[in-house]
Amino acid sequence: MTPLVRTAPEVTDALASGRAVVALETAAVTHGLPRAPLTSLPPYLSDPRTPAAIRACFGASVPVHRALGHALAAAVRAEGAVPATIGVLRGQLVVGLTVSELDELAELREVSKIAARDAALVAARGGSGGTTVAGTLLGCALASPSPIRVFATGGIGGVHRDFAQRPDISADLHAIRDSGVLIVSAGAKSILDLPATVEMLDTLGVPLVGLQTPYFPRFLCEGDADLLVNCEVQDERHAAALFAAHRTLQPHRGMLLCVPPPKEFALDSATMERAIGEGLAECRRLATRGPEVTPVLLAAVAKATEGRSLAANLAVLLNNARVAARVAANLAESAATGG
Ligand code: PSU
Ligand code: MN
Repeated sequence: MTPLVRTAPEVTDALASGRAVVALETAAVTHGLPRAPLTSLPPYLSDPRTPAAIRACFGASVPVHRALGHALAAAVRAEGAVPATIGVLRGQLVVGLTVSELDELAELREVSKIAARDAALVAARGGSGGTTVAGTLLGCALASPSPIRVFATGGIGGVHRDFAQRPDISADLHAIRDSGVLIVSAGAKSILDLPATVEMLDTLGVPLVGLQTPYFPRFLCEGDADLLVNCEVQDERHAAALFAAHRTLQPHRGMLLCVPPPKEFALDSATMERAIGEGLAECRRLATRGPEVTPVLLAAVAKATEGRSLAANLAVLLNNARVAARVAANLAESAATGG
């Protein structure tokens, strides 16, 4: 029988020898992005400061969701860390999907969106799916020979708008609290009720650390004084040191490193709010519920901003992967020198 969990040899080697490893999710690939090539190159990808390895993944014939999956791994490698792309493929939770496995997952017609709860249900029937933050954290915990400690995503899930009527709160929040992992994200997705999400993170006791910002970022938009992080650090080395301290004092709890969207690519909040309004109307029209809500909203927002939110989303995902790789490298270095 095939085992339910498998770690790729490259990831196993890196973990065994204490090298930097960054976990990457696949729900953004399978459910968060269009399955068609980009019609024009967004600013982040035409920017010469973006590593060539990342730019090379996008082409006129590659669907953007597949390109992004490969580009995230390339972004981690460009900073000297080993990527561990996590997803469920043919009944197996895989920690470290290869290029062809990731393509296979991305091209499946029947593909689940997998939070921790769904992992066994999908795997047991031999199914496949992209893992959300909550699902990916499961892969981090089960990695062999030791757990993965750093994980990059775009924006975490949280408390949805209208939660008073229907308490739709992403499983990401509790999963992060109970993870022992540093999650690198541009705060939480702005399609959510962000004040309620920050309140919930506060209740759960998840430390919010801002990278060069005192504000909790609003995913594709910059943050503002209305929502603050608990602590600001100036670089990845300090972020790593803070996480190491957190791991010593609360070994089983997670921490959120909040990275604002790269300034040049961020959307202004008025544009974003207008687009979200259209997205929410679309959800009402389609009577969207549960795990469908986030993908439907993201697609509607991309349509309403004529692709600008998609361009910003790619920039955020790729930037976070690079930051996470630098933090992981710092952690590996200080572990090696006993610091
Ligand atoms: N970040 C992105 N795009 C995405 C997601 C994150 O830029 O699609 C995914 C993550 O996998 C996250 C999920 O865990 O959206 C949240 O979904 P829900 O609200 O149903 O828990
Ligand atoms: Mn939900």
